[in-house]
Amino acid sequence: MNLRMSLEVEEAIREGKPVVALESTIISHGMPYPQNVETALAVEKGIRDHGGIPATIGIIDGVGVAGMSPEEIEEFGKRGQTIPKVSRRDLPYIFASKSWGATTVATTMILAAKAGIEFFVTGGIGGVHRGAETTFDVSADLEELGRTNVTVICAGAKAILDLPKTLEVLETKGVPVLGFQTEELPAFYSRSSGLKVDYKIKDAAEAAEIVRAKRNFGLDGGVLITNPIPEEYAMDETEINKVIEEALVEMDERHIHGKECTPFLLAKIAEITEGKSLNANIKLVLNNAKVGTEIAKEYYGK
Ligand code: PSU
Ligand code: MN
Repeated sequence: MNLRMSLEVEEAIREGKPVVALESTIISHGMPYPQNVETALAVEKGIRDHGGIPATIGIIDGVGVAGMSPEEIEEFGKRGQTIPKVSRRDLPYIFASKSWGATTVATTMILAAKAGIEFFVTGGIGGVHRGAETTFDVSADLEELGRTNVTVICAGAKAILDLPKTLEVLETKGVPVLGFQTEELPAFYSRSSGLKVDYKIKDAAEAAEIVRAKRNFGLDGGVLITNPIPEEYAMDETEINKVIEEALVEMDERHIHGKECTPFLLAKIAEITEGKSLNANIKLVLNNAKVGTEIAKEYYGK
């Protein structure tokens, strides 16, 4: 198989240790250098500190890698957007041309599942974009959550997306949307969206039990666990939504579409907020790493 695992990750999977996958699009396309590398390494450390084994996933010279070295992570951060953002449809080309590829939520799920990794921590998932009724821009992440057996821990989806439509598609695809100690779907930079999750879960053990129930019955597809950004780092909802509106207007004016949308919006929002959104983004990923590792530990009984 076109997949290489680090020795540590391979051994941990074999021994049923709590391995936690991480994506590389957030590194190459989601944050600027050097904060992207610092964050990626801090998230790995966070997972280790809580007793898990991190497996950062990406594609190097046409080979899927689960468990990148710090030097490889540094490369993904430094090269940034010159490394293509790879979704399911891009995989065959990237493999065949022996290219590097930054894996999105969708492709990280694909490679994690092939490696035998159940849990995957990130910041936010892609979803149904605003105006999707005319553009048809619906992230492949939703399709993947519908079919691939990986549990994704995130801080919800940000209001650059159409959140009600995103929840509708997740329902259609049969993806349980769980709220970690919350009834409300978190909106990434802020804790609330005014929308309800399917089920509020009280702790990591309950989350692990739900994942186990899905796997034991052989129900294919993902589980989405949404974990709100800690109160002290959350941004004001009205303020951030105004910034998002501004960024969306500029995206339209510049005719940006398709896979460029999410990276453009993330960078624009960070620019307008003078780095405040970037800081919130870093904090919420670190928090997700902690919760994701706790859930993985419960799942594997470690
Ligand atoms: N949301 C974030 N940060 C990110 C992404 C999403 O807050 O970096 C990335 C993820 O890799 C996700 C991808 O899978 O953007 C979604 O892109 P698209 O909307 O083009 O499917
Ligand atoms: Mn898209």
